[in-house]
Amino acid sequence: MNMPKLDLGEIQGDVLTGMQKDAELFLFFKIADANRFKNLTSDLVIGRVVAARRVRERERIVLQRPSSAAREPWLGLNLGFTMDGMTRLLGPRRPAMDPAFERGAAHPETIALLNDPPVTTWLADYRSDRIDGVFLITGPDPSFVTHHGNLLRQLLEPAISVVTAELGTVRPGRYRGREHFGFVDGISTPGIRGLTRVSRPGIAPDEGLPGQDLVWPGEFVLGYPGQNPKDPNKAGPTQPLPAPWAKNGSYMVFRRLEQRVPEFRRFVATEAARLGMYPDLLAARMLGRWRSGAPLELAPLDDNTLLAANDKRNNDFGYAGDPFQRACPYAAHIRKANPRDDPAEGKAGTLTHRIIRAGIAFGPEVAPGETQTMHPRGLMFVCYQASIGRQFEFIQSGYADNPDFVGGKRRPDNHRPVVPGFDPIIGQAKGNGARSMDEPAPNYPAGNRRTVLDMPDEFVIVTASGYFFMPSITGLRTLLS
Ligand code: N7H
Repeated sequence: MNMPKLDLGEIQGDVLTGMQKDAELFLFFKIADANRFKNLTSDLVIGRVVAARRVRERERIVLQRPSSAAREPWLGLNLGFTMDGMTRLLGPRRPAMDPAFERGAAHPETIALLNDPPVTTWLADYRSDRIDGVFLITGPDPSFVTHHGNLLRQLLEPAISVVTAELGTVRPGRYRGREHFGFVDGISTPGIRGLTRVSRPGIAPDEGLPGQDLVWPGEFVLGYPGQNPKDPNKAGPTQPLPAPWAKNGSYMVFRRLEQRVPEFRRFVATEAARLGMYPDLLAARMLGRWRSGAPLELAPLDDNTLLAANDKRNNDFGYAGDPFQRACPYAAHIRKANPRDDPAEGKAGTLTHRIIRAGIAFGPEVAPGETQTMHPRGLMFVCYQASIGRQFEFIQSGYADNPDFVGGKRRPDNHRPVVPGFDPIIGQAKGNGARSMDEPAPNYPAGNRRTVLDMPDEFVIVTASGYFFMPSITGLRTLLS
C-alpha cells in the first residue's frame, strides 16, 4: 500500500506532535447560545487554531536554538468537543461516533470498566451537569496562557460559560521534562508512517528512532489506514467515517491525575528497606525505567545516565528476551502500558493499542516539610487515538488494571503460572481495593527469590476525566457553520 499523505494543515496541532507547551490552560466550557458560539468561533477563533504543520515548523526552530534560549512567545490553540458538545452543534440526530466517546468518561459503565473512583469524588468543578468542549491554550509561561485564555473568554462569553479552567506547567529548573515522581517523561512515543523520519532506512525501515515502531496513521487520525492486527508492518483497514467532517479528526482522553508524591516516596523507601534493595531500584522496578529515563531492560541493576540521554539507545528494546521478568517486572508501568513484543500474539496486536501522549504536569513542587500531600499536584494526562475503547480504555482496563496481564508466564524454576499484578503507577482495583505486583526485587541475572509488593493505597488518583473529539480545521468550519 502507498504511504498515506497526512493533511498536516488540517489536523489539530496537539494530536500528532504535541504543541510546544511550557504552560497549558485547559478551558472547559458549556455552550450557552449555539448560534452565537458558531458565528463567533467561525469568525474569530478558527483562524487561530494551530494545525500540525505549524507545530512541526516551530519544532524545527526549537531544535536549532540553544537549550538556554528564552522560550518563543508562541500561542497554541486547539479545540475539542464532548458528545454533549457535538449534540449542541449538530442536534440530536447527529451521526453516532466512537462508542466509548458516545458513552462518555463519567458514565457508570466507563467508571466500572476502568475501576475509576465514582464521579461524586471528582473535583467539584467538573461535576457540572455538562461540559461541551475544551480549549487547549499553550505557550511559554502561565501568565501568557492565562492572558490568552482571558482574551478568548472576552470574545466568546456569554455564548459560552466556562465550567472550569486548569493550568498545567512544566516543572521548574532541573526538573524540566520530569513528572512529579521524578521520572523523565515523554521518551517513548509511537512513530507515524508517512510522518516520522526513519533514522536507519537501510537497516530498520519500519522504525523512526531505534526501537520506535512506525504505526499506521489511522490509529490516531480518522480517515487513514490503521494497523493490520496480524502483521506489524502492514496496513489494516481504514475505519469508515461517521461523516465527511470527521476526516483528520482525533479523539482525546483527558484525565486529571493527582499524584501523592510524599506518600510515594515514603512507600518506596519503606518497602525498599523491607526488601533489602535501594529505593531508586525499587522505584525503577515499579516504572520500568530509572528516574533518568534509562530502561531496566538495558540497565537492570544500575542507572546509566549516558544511556538515558541517548535517544538512539534509550528506547531500543523489547521484552521477548526477558521472559522471566529478571530485568523488568511484567507489571512495571511501561511494560504494562506498551508490552511491545511480550504478548504471545506478538507485536502486531500491541500496535493496535498505542496512544499519543501529550499531557503536562500541574501543581507546585513538594514543599519542605510536606510529608503528606498538602497541595494538589500531578499530571493533566492527555492522549490521542482513533478508538478510545481499543486504545486508552484497553490500556487502562486490559493491561494496567488487569493483574493477569501479561498472561501465559511461568516461573523459571517450578514452571508455575505467574500473576503479574497491577501496574503500580496507574493500575486501579475495583472499589479502590488493595493492589500488588509480582517480583519487585530483581532476580538478575539469575536467582529465584520470590517477592511481592503490596500496595494498600494508590499513588495516582483520578480526580476528573473527559472524552473529546478534536475535529480537523475543515471539520471545525463545517460543524460551526
Ligand atoms: Fe505513563 N510516570 O512518570 O510514572 N509513563 N504515566 N501513562 N505511559 C511513562 O517512556 C506516568 C499514564 C503510558 O512505550 C513513563 O515516555 C505517570 C496513563 C505509555 O514504553 C513515565 C502517570 C497511561 C507509556 C510515566 C502516567 C499511560 C508511558 C516513561 C500518571 C495510559 C510509554 C517515559 C500520573 C492509560 C510506554 C516514556 C512505552 C510511559 C509516568 C499515566 C501510558 C515516567 C506519573 C493514564 C503508553
